[in-house]
Amino acid sequence: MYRYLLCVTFFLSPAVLAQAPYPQGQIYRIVGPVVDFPTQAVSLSVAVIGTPFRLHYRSGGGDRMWSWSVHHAYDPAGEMLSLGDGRWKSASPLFRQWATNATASSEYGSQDYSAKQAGGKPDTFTHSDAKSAWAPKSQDGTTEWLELTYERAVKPAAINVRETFNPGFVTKVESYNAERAQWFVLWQGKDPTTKESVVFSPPLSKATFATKRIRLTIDTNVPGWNEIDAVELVAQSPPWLSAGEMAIVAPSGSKVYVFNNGGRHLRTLNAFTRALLWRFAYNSAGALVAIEDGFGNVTRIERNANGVATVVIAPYGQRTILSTGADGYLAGITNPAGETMSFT
Ligand SMILES: [Ca+2]
Ligand SMILES: [Ca+2]
Repeated sequence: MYRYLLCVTFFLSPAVLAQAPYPQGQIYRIVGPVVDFPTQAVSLSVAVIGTPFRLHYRSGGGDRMWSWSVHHAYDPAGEMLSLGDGRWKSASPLFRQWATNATASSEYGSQDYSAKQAGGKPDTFTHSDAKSAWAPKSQDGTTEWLELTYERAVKPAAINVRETFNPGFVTKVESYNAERAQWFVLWQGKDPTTKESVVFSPPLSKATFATKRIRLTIDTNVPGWNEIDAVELVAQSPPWLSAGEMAIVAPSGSKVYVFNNGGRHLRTLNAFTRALLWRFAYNSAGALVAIEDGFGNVTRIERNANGVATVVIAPYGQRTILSTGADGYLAGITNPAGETMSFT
């Protein structure tokens, strides 16, 4: 990384870099490069001409990536939000909860493999016999139940059961109606979960009451030990959130990021008005290719055959060219006025 840093050559004087005007009357500034000492990463932040956002470039730790100041990612398994500059922060989706407590008809151990191992966030990430998941006392031949308690009572839209060992064993899902003191069947049938699909999300009958207790019935006759890592309760969503989407409040509290279930950033909304601030488009490989603002202005990102960003085209046509060397590192940036900052 030091080789890269020390060989940076500015073709423009620092004064020009700091003040060069461009067609939209904004200031073209390149900040950095700077070295992030803990990771030895080189990072560079560029205000992209004709757009209101910054582009971050990072190389280090085997990682060479561009990111946009308005663009985020979400890791649903670890519940971590990418802040867009290489840092990650713990963040839980709105309208979704992991169980705060769990009890069962039986458990293989009082700590390891106990019912409480099915509470909390996922912590079992491979198909395996894991002490961080609940296992009933018997390997086969019994009918068992697992009851989960959640912090907030909601009308369930989905129940996501992480079956992390010998899956396909859930036969019934129920929710507890506290007012009537009775269980309501949300789903009953054949569980199609495989060790590849892991998560069982049965189609639910529409509950008209809110609940904070969910009960699963399990048939241990599916061969081998049958284990559950965690169970997520998803509430019925507001109109601005579609099925298969999740919402995360920005650390500042002023914005809401909407992601698909895979953690791809779909749009950003004003947290108070729900007005659209940004909408993101992707190519078939899943790489970001366009950013649209709330007024319909579109910034496009062109990519080469390897998916590397090569040009950023602002809504009024200004082109910022990004060139990459044969070694895969950033080689230069050319602004719409034809001025180049090179890294050799
Ligand atoms: Ca079994
Ligand atoms: Ca677990």
